[in-house]
Amino acid sequence: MNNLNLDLYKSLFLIRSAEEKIIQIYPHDEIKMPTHLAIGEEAIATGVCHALSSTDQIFGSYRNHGIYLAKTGETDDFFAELFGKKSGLSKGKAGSMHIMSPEHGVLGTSAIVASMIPVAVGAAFANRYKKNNRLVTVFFGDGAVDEGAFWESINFACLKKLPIIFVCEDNGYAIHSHISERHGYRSIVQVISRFNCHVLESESTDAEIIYKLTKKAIKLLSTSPKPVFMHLKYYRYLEHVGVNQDFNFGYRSKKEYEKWLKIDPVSLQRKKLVKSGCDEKIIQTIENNINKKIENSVRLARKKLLPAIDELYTDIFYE
Ligand SMILES: Cc1ncc(C[n+]2csc(CCOP(=O)(O)OP(=O)(O)O)c2C)c(N)n1
Repeated sequence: MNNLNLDLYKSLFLIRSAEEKIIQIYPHDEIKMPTHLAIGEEAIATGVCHALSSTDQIFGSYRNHGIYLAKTGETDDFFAELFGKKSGLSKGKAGSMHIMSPEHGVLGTSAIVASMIPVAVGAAFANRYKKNNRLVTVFFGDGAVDEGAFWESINFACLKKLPIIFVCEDNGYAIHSHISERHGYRSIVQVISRFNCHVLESESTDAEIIYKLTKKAIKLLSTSPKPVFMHLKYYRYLEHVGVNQDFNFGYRSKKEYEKWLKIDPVSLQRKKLVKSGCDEKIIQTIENNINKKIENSVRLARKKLLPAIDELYTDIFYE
């Protein structure tokens, strides 16, 4: 048994378990906002964030629970935010789609597709200017590659050789549109390879492989300073937004899902632990402790206050 695999499993299980809790809560209207779950994506969030240092900065999309939990391990303020409570990460005003925590390096996530990519490039530019050795990683879906903001950002980052990792989390779909219905080129990787950056790719659901690939990305950035583009595949198990399966919608098949389920990132890592000799009881204790931590955070979130009515127009932009 090695500590890396145990740590990776803790993170994978935390993300899965937190989102499974959300599945239970969501139908009861306590979470008053659209919620995009990342079940199936945990190996990317875990593998990448685990390879970063605590002062490194990340940006993401609305499918952001995994990257927040992997970077911080924190659940109290997270659930309070989902419940719209004053003790939440952004006083309950940002919610699931805009999770952020600057003190943990989670600088921003957003519901506007690709919108964090230019902001992340700006942060990378600032870091290089300040010579603070901080690395920026921005997570986005294959749908974000359809946006002009993505192409302008990667062009500028490559031109200026900025310290940034672009993580394209490719689940093959933007809502219900398959990638083949959207892209006028054969492969994202082929096109990006023409830019002045490093390109890494993986189809693995093994967090250890993603972790090692990210470590390689960080090394490349220091030995040959220019951006890294990581193309990572995963499968979204649930509907685009919400907590149900959607295989009856007709845009994708259950067969496709079942293929990915066989290499589910959480069970894959668990099997690896058992195979390497880790005592099943140790794993169960870890799982029980994480489940208790989540239960406790939900219990606390329920007890917390909503923001007072006179806070309705504070901390927000309005005309
Ligand atoms: C600029 C913009 N255009 C369109 C939308 C509507 N929209 C919301 S999610 C989404 C699909 C994005 O897919 P992808 O980037 O692959 O992320 P995934 O949902 O698969 O994680 C679209 C088109 C939006 N939110 N923002």
